[in-house]
Amino acid sequence: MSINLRTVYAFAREMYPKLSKETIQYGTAGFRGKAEFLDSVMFRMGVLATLRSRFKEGAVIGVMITASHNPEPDNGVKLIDPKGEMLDHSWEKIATDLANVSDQELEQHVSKIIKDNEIDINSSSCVYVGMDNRYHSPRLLKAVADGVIALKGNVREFGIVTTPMMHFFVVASNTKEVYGKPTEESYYEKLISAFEKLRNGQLENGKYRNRLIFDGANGVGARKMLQFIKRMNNSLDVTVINQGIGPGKINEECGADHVKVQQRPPVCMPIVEPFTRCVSVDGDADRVIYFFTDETGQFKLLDGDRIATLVAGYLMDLVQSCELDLRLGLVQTAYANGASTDYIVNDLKVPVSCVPTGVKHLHHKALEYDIGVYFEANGHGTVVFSDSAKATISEAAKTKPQAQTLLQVIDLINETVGDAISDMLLVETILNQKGWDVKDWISSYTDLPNQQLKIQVQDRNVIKTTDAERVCVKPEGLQDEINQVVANYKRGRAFVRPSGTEDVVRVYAEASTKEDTLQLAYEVGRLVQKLAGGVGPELVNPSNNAHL
Ligand code: 16G
Ligand code: MG
Repeated sequence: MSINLRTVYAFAREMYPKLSKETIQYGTAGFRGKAEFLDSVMFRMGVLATLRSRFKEGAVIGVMITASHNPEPDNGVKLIDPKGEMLDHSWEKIATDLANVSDQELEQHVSKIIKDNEIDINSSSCVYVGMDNRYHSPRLLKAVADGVIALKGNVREFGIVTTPMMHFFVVASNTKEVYGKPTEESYYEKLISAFEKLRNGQLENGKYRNRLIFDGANGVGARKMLQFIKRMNNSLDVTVINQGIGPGKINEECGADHVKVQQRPPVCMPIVEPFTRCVSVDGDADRVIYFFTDETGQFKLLDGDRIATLVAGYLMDLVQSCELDLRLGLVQTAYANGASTDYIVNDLKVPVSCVPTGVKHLHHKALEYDIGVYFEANGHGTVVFSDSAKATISEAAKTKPQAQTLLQVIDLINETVGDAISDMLLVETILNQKGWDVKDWISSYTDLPNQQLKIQVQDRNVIKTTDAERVCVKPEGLQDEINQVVANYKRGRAFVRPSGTEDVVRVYAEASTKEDTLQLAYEVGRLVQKLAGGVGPELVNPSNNAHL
């Protein structure tokens, strides 16, 4: 094979010229932005994925085209490393630089990446590409594929899939199919078969009912849930709303992010009995949250923290009942509700770690445990089992039925990344086995009221944090002032951090009452405006007093 880097430049110039002069950054979850400016980025990510595959001795690298929970005009791209993890941190800068060089510099720049990383450009490579159902995704997928072709790499297109499906395919292929086959059918088969074995024909139990409303966010999760339903033997009675076939737009007034942030149900909710379990996933189906309304019509949320505690408690019980010597731990971020952390530490007695926002941080930390459960409050999470934990459980399964259950649970979980549908099937399994309804679930602890604000500043990078984003070290003095404010509130906690996906600074506050929480968030928000170059309108004081 002889590769001429001129081809890359020729492709770029003729088909994917770089239109935007604005710098674009490989952020928390890859590149994201308005779809019309992404063609050149996508082409270059096809090039990069091929280089990365060659760097990894031909292992499959995944490319997922999606802007997740963002609005419809946006799109984005994430790269998936051979073990199903997010692109390694050391390559994020390479990705950013490659996306930003001019078309004229491209050939030389690619040649430099090859040289710096000692890549054998003539070795074999393989890139898997998939996309969500945004109308601009097929065009962007072609750009990625052309990037691969420009370097004479192998590309396999999976069409419309969820993000977690792409992670599954990459791992399936790189484990020589030990994890499953890299096909959509194999993915359904693995999860459904584990789910149905765990149900064992018992559709209802105690207060657990089989019925569920599934809000697909008009995204790819809706389509795939319908595929699941077709293949399941009525083991779950699911009604899918926001299926993406009507006028509704992806994530608009629906989906996990909307429901979590707005704390209200999505559009198109049918009238259901109080306490009916409802599920919302995001546009690419890697986040899931539950909600319901009580008998007074009040909306109640069961977010990622609730799922994490439910799953960790359940796994802890199984491990203990099998008398296995395995270290189970839970990983959260600063956004986890303080009440959930207290419950995990004091009641479940499971060790907890806190890491910065972003799946890559949680996933890596979880790998330190034999069984690592990780969840962000926004609903992204999964469980990872170490190879030795799997071996121990397999051995125990020869004699202990509870260990057999644990093995089936492992098959039900998509360990490669948070998977909304797999997580949902796991929650359904646990609630069924416990005979719980949502009232039982929500009563395990009481969330502290919490509030988030977005603050616009001149440059959000002036904010630097440490201690898993819980302490702000720059601008100087800001943390001291936050501490003073927080000290005035019972069970008060607050932190500020620059967003990794939007040009804003985020403020999080919690306290013992709703009023205190709103006031605390406001006061911290004002501090950010004052000390970090606020540019937006003045915040409104919730207690309607004069401005601070
Ligand atoms: C991305 C992250 C998510 C994180 C969110 C924070 C991945 C796959 N996704 O969506 O984990 O919670 O960003 O956004 O890592 P923010 O930095 O704007 O608050
Ligand atoms: Mg997502």
